[in-house]
Amino acid sequence: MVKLYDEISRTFNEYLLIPNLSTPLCMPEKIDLTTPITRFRPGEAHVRLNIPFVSAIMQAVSDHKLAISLARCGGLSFIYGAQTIDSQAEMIRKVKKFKSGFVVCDSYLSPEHTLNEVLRLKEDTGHTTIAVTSNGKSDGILTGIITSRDYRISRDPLDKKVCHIMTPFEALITGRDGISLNEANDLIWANKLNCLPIVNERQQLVHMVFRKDYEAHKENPFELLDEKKSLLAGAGINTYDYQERVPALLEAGADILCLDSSDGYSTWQYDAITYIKSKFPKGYIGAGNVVDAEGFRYLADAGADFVKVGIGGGSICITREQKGIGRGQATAILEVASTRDKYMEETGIYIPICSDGGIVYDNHIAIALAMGADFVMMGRYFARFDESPGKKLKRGNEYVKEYWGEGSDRAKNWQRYSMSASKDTHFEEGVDSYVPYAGALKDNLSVTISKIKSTMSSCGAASIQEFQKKARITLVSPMSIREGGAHDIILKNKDY
Ligand code: RVP
Repeated sequence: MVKLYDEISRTFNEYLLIPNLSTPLCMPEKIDLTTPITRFRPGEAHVRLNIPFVSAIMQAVSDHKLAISLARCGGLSFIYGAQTIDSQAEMIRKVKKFKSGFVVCDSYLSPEHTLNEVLRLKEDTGHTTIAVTSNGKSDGILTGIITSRDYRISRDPLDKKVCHIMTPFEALITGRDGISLNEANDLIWANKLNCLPIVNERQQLVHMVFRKDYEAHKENPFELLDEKKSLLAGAGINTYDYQERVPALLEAGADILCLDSSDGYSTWQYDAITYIKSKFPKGYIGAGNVVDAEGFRYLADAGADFVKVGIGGGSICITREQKGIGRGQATAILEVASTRDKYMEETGIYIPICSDGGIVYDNHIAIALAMGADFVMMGRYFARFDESPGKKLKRGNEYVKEYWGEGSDRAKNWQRYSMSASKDTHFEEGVDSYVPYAGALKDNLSVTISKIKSTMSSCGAASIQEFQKKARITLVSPMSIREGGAHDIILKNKDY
């Protein structure tokens, strides 16, 4: 007999929080947003995020650039797995090697190149500082630097050689590899430089430090760092090639892995988790996605460090339409969170849960946390920012960024969706789309964080744990949802 659930499957939009008594103890500036991301017994060490945000395992979202930016703000990216093992490992390495304020140069020419090539490279990268090396590559000997102050397009011929344009190495002030950011900035200020090349003992360029970055790279108190002061990096993996991929990612420095599948309640996930845990007992691995108690217990028993919840709620996802499977995100979180709490009572082990997909407004994040999620995973939210890999385009009067689902033809990430080895059985579960461009990650995140802290203040909570204990949530009728927005007035502008 079919099991028919009595309760309706609901979304975050159908709920509101009822305020509790606010006190000086829960003023926004006192609120602690740290949250666990790996399983633990009370008192046991575990990995924590400094803010409850992770970015989606998607080609349009989580590359090394976004990962660096998000970890600098206290969250974590799971770098997308639908790429070769080498290129994913290289992205992880870039995050782990990132040193605040030390920029890795992406523009190299040799002394024999011409002004024409200088201009072309500048056009391609958008960067005006070019390193000149013996072989025109990053591993060559640094022989000079070119900036736009070294040539005049109106006067210099396009075939003028780089060696006659550049500031030669002998005339450059450089820093030695290993120098601190403060020391580098002192050299910049003392010598009135715009850029300080940092070279190693073989005169190869290791980094550049720019005067203009000084303010942006002062210490960030929320940076998510490991014990060696490198940023934390996550990585998505699949149930097909984990035996080769996982060792390469761990070798590159990945801190937390996550099995990425649209439906994670499968023996393949169980096998992958137990294999990885037995081969790499110190490695951390999240799993999912599930939407109910049974799916959670299955992955928890397999050894998952966290469990990701959500099927079909993603903004670009059409799984529910295509396959008829899924569950309203709020209902899924409520059931899994209460199972997680029961699991903790039974076993003494706390397994964090991640609400993945379907966050539209910032208040949905607060509601997801209040309902028991330890952190949220977002795709659309991060795809809008400068740091995401999608192209920025102008459509009419608006700037947009490209955002495509992992189940779309464009992404070709069939491993996330298919349980069959045959390519002939594939069909799309995601779409290719645009999202409104929103600027820098840091600026947007700070607004979102302010809103969440303000919600928690109103609910009398100074931490996420307290928020979950105290939260009082009510269902809202379609009419009261309408009442919740501006209504029955003539709006002058809408920018909130
Ligand atoms: P959203 O934040 O609503 O854009 O959702 C992002 C989530 O959607 C991802 O973390 C993933 O779980 C899911 N996703 C990604 N691609 C697709 C698809 O093509 N169906 N779905």
